[in-house]
Amino acid sequence: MTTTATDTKIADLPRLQSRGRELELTPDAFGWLRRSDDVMHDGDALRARLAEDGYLYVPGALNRDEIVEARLQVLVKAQEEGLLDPAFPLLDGVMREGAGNPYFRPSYTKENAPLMRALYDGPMIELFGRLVGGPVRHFDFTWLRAVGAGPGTSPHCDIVYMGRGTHELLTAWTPLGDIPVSVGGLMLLENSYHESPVRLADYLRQDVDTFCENGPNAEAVKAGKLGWEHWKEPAPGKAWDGAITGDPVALRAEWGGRWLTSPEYRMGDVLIFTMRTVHGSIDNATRYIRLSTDTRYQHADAPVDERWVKGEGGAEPIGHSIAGKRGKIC
Ligand SMILES: O=C(O)CCC(=O)C(=O)O
Repeated sequence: MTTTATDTKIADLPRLQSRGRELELTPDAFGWLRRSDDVMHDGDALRARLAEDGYLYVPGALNRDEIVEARLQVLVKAQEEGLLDPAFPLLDGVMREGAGNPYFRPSYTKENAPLMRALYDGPMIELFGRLVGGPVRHFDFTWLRAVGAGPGTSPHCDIVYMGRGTHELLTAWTPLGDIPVSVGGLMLLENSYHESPVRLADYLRQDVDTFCENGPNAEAVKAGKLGWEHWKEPAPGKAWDGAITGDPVALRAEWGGRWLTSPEYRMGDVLIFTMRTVHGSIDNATRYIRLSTDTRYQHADAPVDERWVKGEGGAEPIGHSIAGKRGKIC
């Protein structure tokens, strides 16, 4: 049975953590996303809601059967990698003891036709068409999270990873499983869409693949030995993961607002948000693998970040590889 925000009381939730910090489960610190399925067929209303909230949570927007198919194919890949416990049905996605936290597996999206249809065709593209008010272009790279027991994602804004094209770009976070809060799922910081341009003005101008050509890490970045240099403190060997902070609890206490999530994300749901909406995820406290994708969409006429679309002759996107690095004089 579908769990809804109205029948799930925050006081009844189990203890939840994000990045190992215990989330405050009080009405002023934690709550449920506002649903926008009521306006999903109305472009003006979708844009108005996005401008108000910085996100659109649209339960049931996608074809659930297609997502179930896509999940199955992803789980086959996880099984082949030895991540799953064969004592349980494959579709349950129960991880083998000691399998750790794979966290990121974009390769699992390859040759998965139902996943490609769900993400880049049909109801998803129609929804984005209404939202952007015209033809839609999507990135060719598909991020896939396979989060095992342990930490989710630190608070960040997506612009630092994909800001070389239009900033009117949107993320769709799509659960590939029914994900109760204990399995972890995405959480957004309420009102961060409005607050971040003021509180994070410098951060929002960063690009993780840019490094100081005249700094201590130039050679390491160019040789692929250091992924991303810390934007604020480019000390020798100091890496950065694009996060605003590793402490979601302290961030919320400083900013106010609530961490917003769903009592249970369901296959067929989608959560859309902007490049400046602060988000992270809840840690997975179970043995169930938490599968989801994050994908990106924009108006087809707007400039695109060259790292995330196919190159000449259909070459795979360069992404965060050395080819995507840019030096600057600091
Ligand atoms: O699924 C997650 O844990 C993180 C996803 C994310 O950061 C995104 O969708 O931009």
